[in-house]
Amino acid sequence: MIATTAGRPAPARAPLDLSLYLVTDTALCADVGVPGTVAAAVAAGVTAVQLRDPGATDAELVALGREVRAALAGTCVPLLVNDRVHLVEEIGADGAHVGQGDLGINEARALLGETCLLGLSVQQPDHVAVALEHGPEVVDYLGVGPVWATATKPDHASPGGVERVRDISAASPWPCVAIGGITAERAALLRGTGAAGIAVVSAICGQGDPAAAAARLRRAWEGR
Ligand code: TZP
Ligand code: MG
Repeated sequence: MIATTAGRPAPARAPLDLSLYLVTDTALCADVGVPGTVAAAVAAGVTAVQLRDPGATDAELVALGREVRAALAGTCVPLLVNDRVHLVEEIGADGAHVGQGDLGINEARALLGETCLLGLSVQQPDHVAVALEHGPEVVDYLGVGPVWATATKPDHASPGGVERVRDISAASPWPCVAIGGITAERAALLRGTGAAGIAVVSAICGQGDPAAAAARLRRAWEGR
């Protein structure tokens, strides 16, 4: 165990690879299905998966989440549940991801316990400072965005661009993953910002060949 600055032992949570982070969209994945999309994308280099379906009922999300969990069996790729922290255990997921308007990070951590992963969406450097008031051990990573405008999340905050990713990554003690409007063509613009990776929805979900799409994003992020 590592001692934190507060003198408390840091919880032993699984190391997190955020380099290519897939956020699922059930409607966009209609043709291939969410589990099929996840399986193909993970085989091609996706390193973390977030189950996101704001329109699903809890029962629907649990059923879908269990299918995705099964699709990830035998991989080391973590499954995170968007917003609905209370469903993490039922799904058998590895943690949750919350936004600024969702359950607070202290409440989320209390529900999750010490060993589950917790991500937080931030839009501005102030959000990092506020999260830090709760201590560095409450969350594990930050989602930063939207970088660019995107039709995938119609109610998104105003886009902060590449410079916002750079500013937030510099202010954050946690690894940051950039999200919003990211394509293989744009991925190179985010290298060198300090972000640990890129998160995408539509650059994989709804693509005819999700494996090829994920492989293209991987190469772009790695500059190959
Ligand atoms: N949070 C901020 S932007 C966004 C989410 C979930 C959607 C990103 O979707 P896409 O298709 O990768 O632009
Ligand atoms: Mg949310």
